[in-house]
Parts: sequence; structure tokens; C-alpha cells
Amino acid sequence: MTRMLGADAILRSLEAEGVEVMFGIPGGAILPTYDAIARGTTVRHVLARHEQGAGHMAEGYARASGKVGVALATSGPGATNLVTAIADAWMDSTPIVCITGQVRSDLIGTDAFQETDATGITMPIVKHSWLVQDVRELPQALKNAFHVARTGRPGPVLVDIAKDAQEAEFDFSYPDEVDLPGWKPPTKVHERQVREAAKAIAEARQPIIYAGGGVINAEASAELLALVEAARLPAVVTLMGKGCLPDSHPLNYGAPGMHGSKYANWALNKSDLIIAAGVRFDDRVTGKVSAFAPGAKVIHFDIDAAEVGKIRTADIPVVGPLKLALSHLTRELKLLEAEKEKTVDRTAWHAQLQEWRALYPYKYRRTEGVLKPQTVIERLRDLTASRNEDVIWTTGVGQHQMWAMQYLQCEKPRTFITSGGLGTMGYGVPAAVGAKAARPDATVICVDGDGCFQMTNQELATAALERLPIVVVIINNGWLGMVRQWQELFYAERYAETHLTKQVPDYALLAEALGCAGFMVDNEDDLDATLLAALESGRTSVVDARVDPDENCYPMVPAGAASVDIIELPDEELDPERIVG
Ligand SMILES: Cc1ncc(C[n+]2csc(CCOP(=O)(O)OP(=O)(O)O)c2C)c(N)n1
Repeated sequence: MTRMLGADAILRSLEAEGVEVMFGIPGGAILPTYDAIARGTTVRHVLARHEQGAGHMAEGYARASGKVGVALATSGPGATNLVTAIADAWMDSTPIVCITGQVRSDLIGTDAFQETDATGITMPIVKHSWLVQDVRELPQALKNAFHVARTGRPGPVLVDIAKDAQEAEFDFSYPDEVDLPGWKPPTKVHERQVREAAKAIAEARQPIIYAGGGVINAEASAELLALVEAARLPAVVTLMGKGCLPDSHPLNYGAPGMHGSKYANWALNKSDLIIAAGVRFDDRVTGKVSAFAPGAKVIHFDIDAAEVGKIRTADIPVVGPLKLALSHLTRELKLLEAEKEKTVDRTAWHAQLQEWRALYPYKYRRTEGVLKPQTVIERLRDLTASRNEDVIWTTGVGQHQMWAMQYLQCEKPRTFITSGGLGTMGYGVPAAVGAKAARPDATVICVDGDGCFQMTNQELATAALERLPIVVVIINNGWLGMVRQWQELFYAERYAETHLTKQVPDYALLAEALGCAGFMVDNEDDLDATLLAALESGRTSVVDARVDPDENCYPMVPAGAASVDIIELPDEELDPERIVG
């Protein structure tokens, strides 16, 4: 027990949790805690320029490191600015703890200056939250918060701490145990269910693994790879799961879904058994649910029982930690194989999948003198691969995000960090800053849209001043491109309020103004040199890549359509001379 203020106890608690870095902005109600930062702590504080940025930084840090990200904000507008990041972390199961200051406890409920009901506002988008008004409750609340954020299905937790609790003196000791009788995430898997799953797989003629972000959260990538290889099971990997199985693996058929490949969508939809692992049958993957994979039985592995059967009935549910479940499944499959005289012949299924992959590659049309967005991303992929560094990618939301999913190559988990569930424009730049704080050794590149970039680019100042160098490549088409695409295809080309212009702001100049290096490229001849200059600058740099404003992202499953009815690049746009795979 040591006598100290609540504010100091917050920092001692973060230190006890092994927190290395926190992202935040001070203000009145959290000022006692910032004063404690001035007294000293081993936790690095990164000063963001907007609390949304701080929240996404905490998310980027968590996703790149596998640890809990921490964001700090003041009451009122500080807390409400965090809301988008909390919702994002909720949708993408990202473990973060947000600590907000609250007005003095005697002022709560009086409409005091900068008072908002932070726990109330965030109630539907947190795993749990605490409002601490008595300093003696503080250590246990923080202990519980970190435990809830990281255990079971990860996600955001909020601890809202009244200013007088931060200022009060008490005898501090950090608890060894959590005190949460109601929180019992599964730690085991049901062995009979795993055996059932193995039997179903052994009998399936056209099985497919459908793997997602849950595999990464569960640190189960090695177990997934072992399963794929031991049973020679083909797999599709969602946007959120990208990197959980090497993109180069011959049995990885990449992303299904609205802008996934035709072959991945067909693989999933024409299978007779879906082995779902850490996925949630998102509508962007299933398309019209009633038409989704009509001939398939479903085995659903997930840590969160609420996901199993939520969208699609699971014939064999397996609730529990994926790392354990997948390794037990591989063991059972090997046992079954050893017992059996004959295994099911899947030669035709594998041949079919390979044929579809050969027939329907991602493709786009090249036009003389026009810089294509896909070319920028392909060159980035190839140039970084030849530099032989670990690369962590982040993205904004829109067409560029989908092209990044299609064309980038990720071989390891935690190397593709994107806003999947909430689809938060502005996620890319701050998430990259957070990822760089987690992995200073890695090259961190944000593939952004011009619209997204304009939402959070002020965090470039954070990157520059905190010496967290990132590279931002803006796929500048001058439009809110994804929305423009929908207007073109589904709203008879009525382009209401989607034109941004390519020239304003001047992104290279803006980068310079924020203490970074700025580059511009608008043609293929200068592309490599410009990208390399940014990559080699060692500084936070921004490349304004001015690309074809009319390019659409294909293939595409129109909203509400069956995902098997995916639209390829339209025929009239197909000129065999100019198609690149
Ligand atoms: C905060 C937020 N507002 C609005 C949207 C809707 N939206 C989705 S994609 C998009 C356009 C993104 O434009 P840009 O960043 O230029 O990327 P592009 O699609 O052109 O690659 C918009 C407005 C969103 N996803 N998030």
C-alpha cells in the first residue's frame, strides 16, 4: 500500500498492466491525471490532435501488437470525440481501454461545464464501462477493464473517472485478481463438437475454410496454417482476416464478399461444408443471406457464442478459443485419416477452384497516359517486397481500401489494419501512427483515399513531432470514389455532392505544413521513383497519387444481391490487350 492521489494511481495501474504507450489529449476533467504524467511515468504519452485520432491510434497499436491500446480524453467533447473510435473497436473486436475524465462527482447530473454522460452514450458500443466516483474503486475498475478488453472476444472498455476521484488521496495497491463474477469467457472447447466437426470435414467433398479477424485476435494463425496443410483444405480469408493465412499460400483463395474475387465467392457459395473460423457472416460477405451457400453445412468456430447462429444456422457450433479449437481439430482429423482406409477424393474440387482462380483474376483496364489506382497499389506492393522489410498496411474506407485488399500481399497476421465493420473514413492515418508506436521496426504505410485523408490528416503533425514516421499514399481520384461508384451504377449517374477536386488541398504542401515530406505523382513514368523517395525519406511522408477519377472497383456484388451473382469488370470495358491480372 502506498499513499497517493487517484491520478497517480491511474498511472501506476497502467504500468502494472504493462502499458507502454497511451494516446490522448488533456482537458479540465482529466488534468489531474496529466499532472501525474508530469510527475513521471514509464508509459509514453503520444499527444494526438483530435481524440478520434487518439482512439484510432490506440486501435492501430492494439491491432499491430496484440496488446490492449489505451486512449485518454477529457470529459464532454473529449469523450464524444472518442465515440467513433470506440464504435469502430466494438465492430472490429479491437481491445482498447479508454480513460476519460468526468466532472466532479457532486456536479454529475447538473449539466456542468463539459459534462456528458460518457458511459450512457457509449453503452451499446462497449463491452463494459465503469464510472468511478470513489477513488477506492479505481484500481479494481482498471484491473477489470484491462481484463474485459483482452479476454474472450476482445473489444473496447471505458473507464470514466470523476475529477475529484483523481484528486483524492488514498492507500493504493494494484489488485492481483479481477473481481468479475459474471464475466466467464470460455477457456475450453467441447471435445465432442470438435470430433463432430472433424467427421463432417473428413466426409465433405467440397469443403472450404472461411477465416476472419477472429483468427488474428486469437493468435491462431499457426494453427490455421497447420489445419489447412494437414487436411489440404482450401480457404477464403475476409478483409478483417487478411494476413491470418499467407496470401501467397496456394490453398488461400483470398477475400470473398462485395469486392472480393469471383473465385472466392464461388468457392464459398458452391461448397458443401463451410468451416467458419472467427467470422461473423457479415452482410458484405454473404450478400443476400437466403441465397448464401445454399448447399453447405456450417461448422462455426467462435469465442463468442452470440455470433454462432446469428446470421446462418450452425450445424456444428464450436464455442471456445480458436487456438485450442483449431489445433484439436487438426489432431482429430489426423486420427480419422489414420483410421480410414479411404479418404474422400477432392481432386475435382481443388481443380475446380484452381480453374475459377485462373478464369477470374482481379483485373483492370490500363489506359495510355492515365495513372490507374490499382497500378499505384501494385507498385507499392512490389517495391516494398523488394526492400525486404516488414510492412504494416493501414487503409481508409472506400475504393482504395478494396483495391488494397485485392492487390496487397500480406504474409503475416497483424500486417493489414483496416476499419471493416464500421467502415470509418479517417481511420488510416491515426491507425498507422498507432501501429508505428507498436512496431517501430516496421515500415508502416497508409493507403488512403483523398476523402478519408481530409478527415484525420492533422495526425500527421503527431507522427512528425512524436517521431513515428509513416508513409501515406493518397489514392487521389478527386471524388468520394466509392459513393461516386454507387451513384454511377445504382443512381443513374446523379453525382450529388461527391466531387472533391484533386487539387484542393494541395496534399504535398499540406504535408509540408504539418512537418512532413510531400510528394505528388500523376503518371506511371514517375511512379516508382516517387514512391521510393517517400519510402526512403525516413520521415513521415505523403504521396499525392493523382489517379483516374472514373475508375470503378470490380468485381462487385450489388447490395442485396446473391454473392454468387458477382459482377465482373463489364465486358465492354474488356480489351484483351489492356487487361492486366
Ligand atoms: C465517417 C464516414 N462518413 C461517410 C462514409 C461513407 N463513405 C464510404 S466510402 C466514402 C468515400 C470515400 O472517399 P475517399 O476517401 O476519397 O476514397 P475512395 O472511395 O475514393 O477510394 C464515403 C463518403 C463513411 N464510410 N465514413
